[in-house]
Amino acid sequence: MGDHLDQIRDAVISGKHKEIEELVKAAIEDNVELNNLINDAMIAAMDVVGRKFADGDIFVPEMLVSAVTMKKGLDLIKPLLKDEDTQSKGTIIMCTVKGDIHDIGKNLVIMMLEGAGFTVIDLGVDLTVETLIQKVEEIKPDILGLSALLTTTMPEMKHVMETLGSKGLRDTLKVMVGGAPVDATFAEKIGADGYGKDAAEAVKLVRDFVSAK
Ligand code: B12
Repeated sequence: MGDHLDQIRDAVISGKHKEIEELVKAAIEDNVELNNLINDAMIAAMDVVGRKFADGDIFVPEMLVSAVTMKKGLDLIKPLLKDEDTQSKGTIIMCTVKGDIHDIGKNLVIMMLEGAGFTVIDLGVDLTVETLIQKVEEIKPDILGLSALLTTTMPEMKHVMETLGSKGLRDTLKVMVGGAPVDATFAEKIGADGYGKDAAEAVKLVRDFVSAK
């Protein structure tokens, strides 16, 4: 088991995008827990990649190849997370805020939410508040999830919250925020309804929001 996880973690760290699919398939065949695959191999790898980047040992191109490698691995796991129950439990809009193009974490949250039976509309990355408001008015989701990975894009979350409020869109809409630089204190400060540290917490938050309705 440990071997699979070590190999996958190393493959993501060193950006072995041609080998990752074989490694993930082999781990799945050997019944390695999907949670372990995601958390202990892939996310753990991204933490190492982030540290190497911060230390100046690698640069954006290497970080990007690691991201591509992780995405290829996640694509194989995605179909295995699907809930058999086809009745949607609620609608969620997810996006990464303006100025930020990180989407691996957002996509992982989406995978887990869909797996738990929710309908998720992914509005992508670098999303302007104007487009977001337009979509919220059109789709009327139960929940909005905002992701930010840069300290410089955290203020955009505040901007989104203020704009939703000024448009009178906060009465029925629950908002959750997440991403590495965000925490519960920040979420509270900007008036969001919740913060999730990871995809599992996002699912728990959403379940709580829906059951409180
Ligand atoms: C991969 C990566 C990239 C890739 C992104 C590819 C992609 N498609 O996403 C590329 C190469 C494009 C990139 C670019 C940049 N990056 Co970058 N990147 C990373 C890296 C290594 C990993 C991020 C990641 O995918 N983590 C794995 C996922 C699964 O974790 P996650 O995103 O945190 O998501 C989890 C939780 O946070 C939570 N979550 C996330 N979103 C949400 C939303 C909700 C609602 C909820 C409830 C939960 C939730 O659940 C997720 C699953 O568990 C991080 C380092 C790190 N460890 O975070 C740096 C990092 C975020 N990048 C950084 C920087 C500086 C940049 C650049 C500015 C570099 C540059 N000079 O150009 C650009 C910015 C471009 C832009 N405008 O956005 C810095 C940010 C520093 C800071 N404090 O702001 C970091 C921290 C690296 C570092 N240590 O310096 N990056």
